[in-house]
Amino acid sequence: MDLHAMDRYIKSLIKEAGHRIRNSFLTDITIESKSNVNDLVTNMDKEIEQFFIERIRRDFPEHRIFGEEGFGDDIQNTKGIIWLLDPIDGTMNFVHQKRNFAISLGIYEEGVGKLGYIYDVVNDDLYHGVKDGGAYYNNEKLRPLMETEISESIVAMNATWAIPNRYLDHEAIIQLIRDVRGTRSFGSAALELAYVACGRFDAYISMRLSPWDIAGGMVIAHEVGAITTNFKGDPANLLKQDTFIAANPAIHQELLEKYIKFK
Ligand code: 2AM
Ligand code: CA
Ligand code: CA
Ligand code: CA
Repeated sequence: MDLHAMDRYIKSLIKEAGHRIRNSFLTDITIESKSNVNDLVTNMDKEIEQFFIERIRRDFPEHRIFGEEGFGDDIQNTKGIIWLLDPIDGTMNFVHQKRNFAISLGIYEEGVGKLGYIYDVVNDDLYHGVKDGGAYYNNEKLRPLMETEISESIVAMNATWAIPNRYLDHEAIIQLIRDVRGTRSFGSAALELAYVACGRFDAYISMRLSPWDIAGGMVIAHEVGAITTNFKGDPANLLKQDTFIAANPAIHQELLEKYIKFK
């Protein structure tokens, strides 16, 4: 795979998709629920996924596509080149706020992340990463993450975790909220991961994410030294849903050992 040619192609594809999404603000969108009433999907989620798939199938017929809305391929293994796509990450924000959502895309070859893109459509901000070639914010190279500690960290997480639940020791999570400098929640896993790569957040943790939520962001985050695993400390699974943490390397281990405890 010629990463430079591919990078140019993908950037123009993403910008075109972003243009379509911004134009949709001028029209009515159709909103439906998926797994529960708060799990939203719109006609734009579907149309943007289909837009990518048509182009990829036309220009790279041998590649496979793993997309959230299910128009791509039935992916059961990581063989060959796979595009992991979330056409709109943060659909609830897209519907309610018309901001704080992103297109998320990762290109993996034999299970290894080669290219990653997170496009903040409304702000026209592109975060991207090239394996062994660096991470970029609007084409400016990002610097490696600086040393930090829990007491000086901003951690992105969902507030619902502080509610007693079946899976996690919520007292430990409350202790984390006490110990960090601040917590934030954006409602877009992709943007939160991009922010970790930029050093604006020191960690992002989530109970349940899918491969397309994190595929692009992991390539970007790794290039600045961030560590990404599930809550057990294993590398993220590219085929199924799992827990997820991306963190500054100085605090990743401590977060897992001290604060994120399975019951
Ligand atoms: P989505 O908007 O593409 O569905 C919201 O907290 C974050 O979690 C978003 O990045 C959202 O992606 C993701 N997410 C993953 N699985 C989800 C689910 N079942 N319901 C709602 N958000 C989900
Ligand atoms: Ca969704
Ligand atoms: Ca998503
Ligand atoms: Ca989505």
